[in-house]
Amino acid sequence: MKKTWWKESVVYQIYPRSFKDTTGNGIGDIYGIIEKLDHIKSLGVDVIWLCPVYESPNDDNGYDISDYRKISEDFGGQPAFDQLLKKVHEKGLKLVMDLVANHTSDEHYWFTESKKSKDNPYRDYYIWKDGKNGGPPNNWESFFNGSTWEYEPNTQQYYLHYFTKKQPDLNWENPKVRKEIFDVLEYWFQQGVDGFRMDVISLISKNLDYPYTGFEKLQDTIVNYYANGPKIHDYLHEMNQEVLRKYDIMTVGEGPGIDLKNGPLYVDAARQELDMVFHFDHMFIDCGLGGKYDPVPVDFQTFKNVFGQWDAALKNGGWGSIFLGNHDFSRMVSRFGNDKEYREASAKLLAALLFTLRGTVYVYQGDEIGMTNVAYDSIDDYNDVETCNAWKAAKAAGQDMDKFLDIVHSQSRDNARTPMQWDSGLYSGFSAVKPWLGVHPNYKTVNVAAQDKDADSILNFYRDMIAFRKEHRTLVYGDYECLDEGHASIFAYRRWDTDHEFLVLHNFSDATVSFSSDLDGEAYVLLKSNLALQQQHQFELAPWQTKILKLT
Ligand code: ISL
Repeated sequence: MKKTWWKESVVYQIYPRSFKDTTGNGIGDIYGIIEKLDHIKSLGVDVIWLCPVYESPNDDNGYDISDYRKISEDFGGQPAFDQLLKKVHEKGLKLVMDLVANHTSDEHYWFTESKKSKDNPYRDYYIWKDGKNGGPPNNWESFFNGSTWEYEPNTQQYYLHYFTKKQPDLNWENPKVRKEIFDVLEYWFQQGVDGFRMDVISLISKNLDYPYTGFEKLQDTIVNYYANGPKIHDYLHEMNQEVLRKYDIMTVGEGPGIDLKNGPLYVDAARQELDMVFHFDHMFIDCGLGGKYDPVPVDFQTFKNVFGQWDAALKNGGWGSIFLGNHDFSRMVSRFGNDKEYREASAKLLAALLFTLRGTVYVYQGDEIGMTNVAYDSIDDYNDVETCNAWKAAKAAGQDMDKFLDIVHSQSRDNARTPMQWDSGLYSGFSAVKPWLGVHPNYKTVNVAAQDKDADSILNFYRDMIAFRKEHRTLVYGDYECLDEGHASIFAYRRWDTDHEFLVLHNFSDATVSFSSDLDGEAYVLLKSNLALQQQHQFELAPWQTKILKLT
């Protein structure tokens, strides 16, 4: 397996609106990121991935871009970005940006032109269709509720939008569109950017028949009709040949519908498309029949299997992305750990899981201090368009709205978007004024300043674990095998290469559990949080404890 810097990297994801406000408008900005670079560097990470910072009307907080070449003035504009890129590089870090190229904002110049007339030169930049039987061209539903089609009275046609109506989908069939996007990539690479995370890249090639869907679950329609369209791999290969291969950069494609079968096609190095993908097999694990806002408990066996299946799928020619949270999902400690009495222990366990699996590890801001889900009193306190639309739909369907508020508490994307908790001061040190989204009330105890001073904190555990992974490349590249797959609360696996072998045990439960392994070799326990030398391969794990043992 070829070794490269991005395989060995730990990536730190920043949601700029929620990171640090320096201008006193309640919204995080790029100068705030610059101010906090020492924090990021202190973790030992290698790469920063910035969620979109371009000009945007913010219907979906930056995932609706109105100018791909302009840094939003809210975030400090181009001068702030120039400074950030320079400082990031001075610190030996790299900077990855977000490419949102499945759709633009409806306020992008291409779209304002496109909707003017059927013969406008930009008309074919988007997907326009005549209606059927007095309604939209088909019965497709958008990710954020309602039809994927919006009627535009001026030219009396509908345009396609998989997300909100302010996010019209680009027409990748049009070579001019592809050229525009490749030029955007070129523009940022020329400035020295080190890579891109590509938003919903699995959706760019459309199913040109636009068939009616008979599926009840939106997720099934997405997988069967929206994702992995017929030309997806042609487009990505073209992008690679036209732009990506010329630079020493990293790419990670995000996308619904990426599964064990098609995932390797995106990332097999021989195919020259992308370096990595984010799949959602573990992230949609708690979605019930009605989707994310119809949650079911996480099935632990399925959770464990996802990691093994993906490791096996990518080990011959691809590379994985290891993550447990991002700006679109609830906090990882609230979903997969116990954010009440075992918040600290379970946040550490999840970190230990991240840093002992094969793949490039992604850490989402705030997870390094164990930030948890929030529970605002009222829907009016929520900002996220997905949450607000799901609320409206539930109300229209006559659901019990008290119960639905509980669901919002556990599922809303705003759980991951509450302001970063820097210290115990006003507004958690995020801003001098009331932030755009409410600060989590636990900020007085859960914050960077407090954990920085505490050697046993989650924050210092992240630093230790990242250093540990750096010292032991076996954890990056080594083989993976799950042990005792059916165990009800232990996630146990081996990692090994020709030099070393590790045994990793995680207790995903509130009880003390013993585990026996017949692995040979003298095992010794690593990491401060663990207890004594183990005897006879009989291990006892405290609630939410991890033990990492170096066998050879
Ligand atoms: O957020 C989700 C589940 O709650 C996903 O279905 C998500 O919408 C999907 O993975 C695409 O996400 C990306 O594109 C969206 C944007 O809203 C997300 O923030 C982004 O990560 C549209 O650009």
